Amino acid sequence: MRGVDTDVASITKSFVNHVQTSLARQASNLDDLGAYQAAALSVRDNLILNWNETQLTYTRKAPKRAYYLSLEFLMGRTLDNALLNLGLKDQYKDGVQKLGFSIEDLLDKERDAALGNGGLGRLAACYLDSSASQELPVWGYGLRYKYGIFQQLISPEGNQLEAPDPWLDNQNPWELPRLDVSYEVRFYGQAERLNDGTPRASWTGGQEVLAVAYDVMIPGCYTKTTNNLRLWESKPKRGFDLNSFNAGNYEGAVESSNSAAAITSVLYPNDHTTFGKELRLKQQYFWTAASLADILRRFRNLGKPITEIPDYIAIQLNDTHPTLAIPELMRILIDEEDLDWDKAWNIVNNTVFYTNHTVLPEALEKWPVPLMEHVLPRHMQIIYDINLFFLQAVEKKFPGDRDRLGRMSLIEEGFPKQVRMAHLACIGSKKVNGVAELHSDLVKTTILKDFVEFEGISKFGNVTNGITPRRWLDQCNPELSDLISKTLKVEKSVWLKNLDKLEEILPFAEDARFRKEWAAIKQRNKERLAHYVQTTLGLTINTHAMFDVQIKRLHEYKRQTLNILGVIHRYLTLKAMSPEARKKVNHRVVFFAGKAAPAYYIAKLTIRLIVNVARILNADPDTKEYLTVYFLPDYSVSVAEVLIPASDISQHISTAGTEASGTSNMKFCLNGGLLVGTVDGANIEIAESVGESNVFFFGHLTPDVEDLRYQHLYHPIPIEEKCPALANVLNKISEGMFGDGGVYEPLLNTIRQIDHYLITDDFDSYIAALAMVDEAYLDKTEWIKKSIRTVAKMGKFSSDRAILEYAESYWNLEAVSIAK
Ligand code: 26Q
Repeated sequence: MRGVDTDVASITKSFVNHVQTSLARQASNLDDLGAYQAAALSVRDNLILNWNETQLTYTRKAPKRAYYLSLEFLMGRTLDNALLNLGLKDQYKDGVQKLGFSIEDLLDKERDAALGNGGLGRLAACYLDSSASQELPVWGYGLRYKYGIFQQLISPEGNQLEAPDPWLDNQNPWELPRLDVSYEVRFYGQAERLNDGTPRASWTGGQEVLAVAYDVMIPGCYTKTTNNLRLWESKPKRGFDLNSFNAGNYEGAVESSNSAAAITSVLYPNDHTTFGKELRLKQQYFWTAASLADILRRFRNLGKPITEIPDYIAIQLNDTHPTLAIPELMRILIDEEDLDWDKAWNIVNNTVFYTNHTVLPEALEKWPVPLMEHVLPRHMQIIYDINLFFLQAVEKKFPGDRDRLGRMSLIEEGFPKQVRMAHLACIGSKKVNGVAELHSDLVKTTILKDFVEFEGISKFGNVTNGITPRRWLDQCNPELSDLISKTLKVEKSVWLKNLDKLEEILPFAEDARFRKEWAAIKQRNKERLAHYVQTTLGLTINTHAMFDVQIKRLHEYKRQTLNILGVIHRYLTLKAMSPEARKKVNHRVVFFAGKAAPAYYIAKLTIRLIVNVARILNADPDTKEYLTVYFLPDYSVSVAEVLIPASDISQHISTAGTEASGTSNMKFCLNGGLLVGTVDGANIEIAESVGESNVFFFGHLTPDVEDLRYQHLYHPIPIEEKCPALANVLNKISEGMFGDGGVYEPLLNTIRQIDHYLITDDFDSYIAALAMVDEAYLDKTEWIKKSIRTVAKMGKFSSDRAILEYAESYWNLEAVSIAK
């Protein structure tokens, strides 16, 4: 196959061609948006050829493939990433410049693809990048939401408002509609067992919806391998037959929320909470059913016996959201392929893998049995059968242990009964893993403890998360990436795919010239962020201050409150100082960004407090030189790409044992920012890698958390006694220092009363850790050395390492190289 010519002359020609033919516009009268589209279409031509060749090779070689099922893919922008991965950035820069455009302006016209809430969705995107870069035959499967995560607006009072994200309004050049690839997916109806001596049943009636495929090309870094992300869109089935409705379901089926198109209309904006919404359940089934049908169609084309499915297919469940893949595969094998139960269960058990991303009880997915029976009657039968066989086996191993049976059952007793999806995912999978060492240990010793005792420890593992260094270093911090390449005298195509090579910059920490360049790059990244804030918010930032950043979803367990209360404490301390004494204090700029789930009242109140603290502090002539606060609205992947390279320190301060891993902690450290954190999630492994002297740890440890919570409930100590500094801060808020104090009472009361997330226990050590940061920052030379040493030791946190662990230790997958 002939490739696309990639010299500058050919690029400008292709660009102009796309302007005239694909866009039907004049090159002489083109705005930046049109130019972005033309550039994107021209780059896409390269991707399509590589994609075709990759898929052809997979078909011809028939390797084992892995499928990553995720309800979220937080991709961000594509053009810059595609240019860098293809090695065409310089040529396109020249090409568009010759036509009178700046590449930076064009890149800025692209809208983020924001089909995710946060960490879990961005992890899926990093894993796709790494799979392609490591030439692994991996496809992603997800949903093509018409509206991604909501746009966040902040009202003048500081309230979060949500607006829809119509990201598809300007045509999306990165997707290929596959109107010929579609499947029918059934909901509701009746399931009747055949009772013919087989476990088979027939499932008929109800609503049938069409799933249509849209393909997104995923280019690897400096390789031809271009994998696929297949996103499903729901459509009504044509020739819709009202008679097929079960009379009892008629009303339910014609409600607007149940209409076919509604299924993929919007991403649910909640993370870490589950509530049994029927439409969410329909999303989950629609997506798993379409994906499995597609995966099995591809398998059937191989002409292999059905029992060989595990030799050709590995299915990775990104959290419990796709757990219905387990009963759905059983349904297909039993009802359609006529397999007996044990054979079918054996296939499922050797094909499916489950990654857990949380141990917070409120985040563990459960679905009411009556809802499941209504929407998916056949699957509910299968789940009951799985449960029956499973509990019989448990009873055999632990005779008479009824408590254990109750704890392990797939069905939680109550009104209504609920299906425990993590239990189903666990027993249906070949392996189960957590996402950082501490978290994987907690999975094994808390939520799945009984399952470890029953199935043996070897089923349970850990794959510490990773991040792609292409986006999170080369793309977002090109100057640092260039400096590293120049210093190591190693091509980016080598070290960006073998991140352990970073260690070779370690000796340069002692090189004053190198340090100077390093510091100058950090400074320019701070100016770039200041410029972003100036143009978007009209605010001027002091770029000579220390930049302190906390950016993540708003959640009580992530403790943005601890941070803002710490800021107020610093402010009160500054106010109490003489002007002379103040002059010795580090200037600090504190940045916050992040979205709150629309119904999460306390999280929204935290945003309101941050915005109002910022309003008061940034206007106070006594202190504004020393301490300012910014809440940047509408946090996104693209905003992260500007914030992360600019940080001196970042905060990852969850209550110990609550943050499964965290991945932004890795992004900051890879960009030479230091970390203030609790002994939680991947913070621990980062500290192990970069050395404890390069991170600022504080707070109680995981084993203490339960005891402290018990103490809060049964032996509470008045806050004035336990933590006077904090009590003073809370009082100032109540007294109205940041506007109507009464507004914040519900938030303050979470701390004064139950304090489930241990703010009162960790406040003093948090303040002490920040004092250590101030102290360390005074010695600029040593600070830069810490920054360099940190980056040098971050190799482990490449998502290439993580995805290769999945490929080798879980999926048994081999790389496939695509002929040049
Ligand atoms: C479930 C049911 C119904 C509605 C929504 C949900 C739902 C949606 C998203 C539940 C959870 C999520 C997202 C979870 C998440 O992002 N977890 C994070 O995953 C990261 C990648 O492993 C970790 O680094 C973070 O520690 C973890 O919080």
